[in-house]
Amino acid sequence: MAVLSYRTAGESHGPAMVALIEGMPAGVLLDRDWINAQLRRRQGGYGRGARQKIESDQARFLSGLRLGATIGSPIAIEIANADARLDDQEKTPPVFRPRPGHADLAGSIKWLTQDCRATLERASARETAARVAAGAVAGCLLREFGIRAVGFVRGSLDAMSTIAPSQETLAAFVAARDQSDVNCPDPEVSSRIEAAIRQAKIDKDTVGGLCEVHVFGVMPGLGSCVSCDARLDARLAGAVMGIQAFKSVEIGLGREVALRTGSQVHDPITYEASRAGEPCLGFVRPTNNAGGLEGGMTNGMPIVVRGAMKPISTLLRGLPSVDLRTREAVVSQYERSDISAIAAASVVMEHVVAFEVARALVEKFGGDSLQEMRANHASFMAAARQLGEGA
Ligand code: EPS
Repeated sequence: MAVLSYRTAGESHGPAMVALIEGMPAGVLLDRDWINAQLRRRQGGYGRGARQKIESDQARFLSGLRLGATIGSPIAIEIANADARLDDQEKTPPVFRPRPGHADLAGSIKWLTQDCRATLERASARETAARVAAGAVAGCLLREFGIRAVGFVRGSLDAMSTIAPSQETLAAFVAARDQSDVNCPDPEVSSRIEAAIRQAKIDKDTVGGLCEVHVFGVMPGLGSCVSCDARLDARLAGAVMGIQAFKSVEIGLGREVALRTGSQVHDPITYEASRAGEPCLGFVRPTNNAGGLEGGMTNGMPIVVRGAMKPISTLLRGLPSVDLRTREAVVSQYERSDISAIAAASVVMEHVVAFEVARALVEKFGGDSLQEMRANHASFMAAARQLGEGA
């Protein structure tokens, strides 16, 4: 079985962030302009700190490509840090006053040091630049199969949008999202989120929010019900919870399923022959409460994942903490940070979700090359369309 996977390495103020992708089939054209555009999207958003003015993230491919296309070997990507100063003790001093909510305290105990610096350098969300690069590479594969992940911000605090994308409205939805400084396609909610970030800045506070990703064009049968670690919903949840500062994940209706009866939750199954050519194979569901996943497998409806990001744990005003050298009560240390990174988080979530879908796609149709994947995909879809024929 072909396995698509990635790892990242790099400290926030080290020389570079790195992604290493294995298992990409050969013959996939990597659209480097588009990949770099995803890195730019991740750097944007109202409420970001000064770091984003210093960096202009670019993916440098060190291996795995020839003439712009994958060749089946591991793909190494480097994203240089302009603000590299990890070993400069003056510019990058030790941190002895852990920030509540950050990895500082738990990490310094784990690695038996009073200095939280080493922990926070790796825990920093700067690492998500490497994850976006890996997800964008996976996105180039998804594109070949007509699959597209779209991430956006649903809201923050008491400002929540009810607008959701559909295949039909996708272009207008994405255009509205891209107009917003906080990646929210709802102009009214977008300006309320910006106002909340502005106020948080005045209050020396921070805000989080709710991100959502919809994946369109997914055929049924990705993931598997046969074991817990093959369930695509479990993998998506793990990938989203793996993003810095995320505290909850939902698929489809999410926690709302606990508040409704079965007849109010489960999406009726209908068949429309005229839509048999679509990825859903004609099995149309009037609702999508399952978020495109049943039994851990895609069912032909769009995948819908939601994730809640907590407010950034670096507050300009600080929070009650303890000096790790003396155990005296102090105010937590301030490190340059963002007031809100919710827009960036929705871009990161889009790409980690895309990677998991690509991983499941390679598992189902995998082979050494895109050509082989295409043939496997075509024969599976043809066989699936024939189900029920001659019954
Ligand atoms: C980030 C870079 C970091 C932070 C943020 C995200 O840059 P610096 O720490 O140099 O200002 O702005 O990281 C965190 C939220 C964190 O907790 O460390 C980035 O590139 O996304």
